[in-house]
Amino acid sequence: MASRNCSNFFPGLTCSLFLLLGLLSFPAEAAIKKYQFDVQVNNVSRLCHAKPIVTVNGRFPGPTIYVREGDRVLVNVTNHAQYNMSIHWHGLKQYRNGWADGPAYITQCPIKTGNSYTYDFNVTGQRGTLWWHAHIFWLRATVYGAIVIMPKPGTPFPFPQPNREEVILLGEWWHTDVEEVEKQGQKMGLPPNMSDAHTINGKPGPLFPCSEKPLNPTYIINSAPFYLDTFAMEVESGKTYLLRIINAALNDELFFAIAGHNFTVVEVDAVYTKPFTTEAILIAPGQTTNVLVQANQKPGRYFMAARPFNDAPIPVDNKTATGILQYKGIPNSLLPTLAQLPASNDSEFALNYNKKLRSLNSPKFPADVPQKVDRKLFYTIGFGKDSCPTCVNGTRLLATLNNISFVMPQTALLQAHYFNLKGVFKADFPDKPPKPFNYTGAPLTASLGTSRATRLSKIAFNSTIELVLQDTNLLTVESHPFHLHGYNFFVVGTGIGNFDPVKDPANYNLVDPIERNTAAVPTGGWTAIRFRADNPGIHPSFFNFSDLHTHTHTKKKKKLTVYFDCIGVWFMHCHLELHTGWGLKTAFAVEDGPGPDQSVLPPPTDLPPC
Ligand SMILES: [Cu+2]
Repeated sequence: MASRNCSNFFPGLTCSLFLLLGLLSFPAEAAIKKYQFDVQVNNVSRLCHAKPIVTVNGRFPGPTIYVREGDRVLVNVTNHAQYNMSIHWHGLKQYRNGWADGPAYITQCPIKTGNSYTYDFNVTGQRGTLWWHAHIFWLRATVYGAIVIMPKPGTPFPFPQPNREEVILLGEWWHTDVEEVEKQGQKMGLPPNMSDAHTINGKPGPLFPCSEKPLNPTYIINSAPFYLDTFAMEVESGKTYLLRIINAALNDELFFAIAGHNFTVVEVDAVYTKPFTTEAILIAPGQTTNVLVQANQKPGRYFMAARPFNDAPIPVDNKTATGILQYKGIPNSLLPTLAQLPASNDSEFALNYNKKLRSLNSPKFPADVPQKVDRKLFYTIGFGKDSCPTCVNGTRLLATLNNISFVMPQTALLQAHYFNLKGVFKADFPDKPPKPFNYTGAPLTASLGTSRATRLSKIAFNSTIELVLQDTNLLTVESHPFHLHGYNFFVVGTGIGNFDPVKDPANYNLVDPIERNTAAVPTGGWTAIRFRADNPGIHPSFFNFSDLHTHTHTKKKKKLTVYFDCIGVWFMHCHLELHTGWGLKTAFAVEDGPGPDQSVLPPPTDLPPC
């Protein structure tokens, strides 16, 4: 599709202009980075249990995508597995380009077995660590990898240049087939089995039992430098390392630390932060954190460790994944020093840590926080129940926003809109809960009147939105990491208890709040975010617009472009896979703007059919 490629290369210019003039050249620094992702099933063994898992190119975790800010990226995904597949490029803004975002049944239908789809996107105005993962069922348990965006050539980091860098992907491992685990949960109407291990770069580390492998870390394979099931990283005294840490776990917020070594946090979710030092980080599923570590301790072996944070009154998963930071020249026989992590339920640490996160807000990297708000949204997060005669208790657990549990459509919402298919969704998601109540008082278990529907909120282009996400005690309080597609947002405020619309906004940080794509709502508390809805979802094609389009349009003769009154779809959901599956999600339908570069690109020709 010529118009699409053209617009990708010349943001802001129409193809018609390009074709008429034919004089323009490619920007000097922009490169095209091509990747081939073969989704396939491979046998992988962890903790003495081998099982077939879905991988990309046979690798677990999957390959890292390396790009520079300004690059165009083409990832051709070919699906050889028996599951339908879609891949999300988590945190990439996909300006005007929802077709490349990836959530199944939201922006695209999945890639069926034997088929391919090329995700084609530009990396604009972002640099740092993001990641990619499957966005259908629970397949992201094994289908995930890092995205490293280097700054433009000649642009240094706004922090000391590290000697080397390393990707650290934190994850979860089940002994059994993860899709079966999920199905089992659906059948019971209850949470399915917790994972059997946490992992660091796909490896659980020596604290997990395994009959075939030594439990004692001193007893290490002579020739191989490290355990088969343990991630290790070699460092040299006096050098500085940049760790790109990603939480790819399905259901657990995690603490992460390295024994004896402090971290300097310098970036989260591909946004630079004011640097601060901490003994441990807290990272929710979906989030990334870049830290500097100095190899400034007595040369030795030090454990790195990841363990869940959970301060809700529900069962706690206490399994600790470990890896090893090993100084060069130190023998493997030396017992590593154990890492100290905050207690599993250390709410205080969580609150203090999140308070320290501030945008860098320098002249070069300003925090463009919306000071005025056009529309205020207030969404309550809760649990509910639906009758299920075949389930264990005769009920199935649901999760809700404003007491609505989201029902996944059979057709992708973006396609439904583009082709004007009726009855797929309603753009009438309420701005506030049906009835105010004491959200965080005693647990509420009476009839909740939970409804199930596919309802979206319609948002005016370029309007500024404030969304307060309020946790409730509907069945139980719990922490929820919320992820918004297509945008970064600013976390302007957070607190425990009920949000007070009169008092709390007075304490907002509107100067240097953290900017990110995923933010945790604290257990029994609230989080306020702000963003500008400047990323449209659906757009007119420039020439070959579909006959199926029935929207009214106006012609701008000069530029030969055609505009429709269309809207686009950006998913917002809890990044705990358990809660997402129960319906803790909705989407924003963002209208097109009036300018030629304020509407979505036409759909690619290879977009998977439903
Ligand atoms: Cu959640």
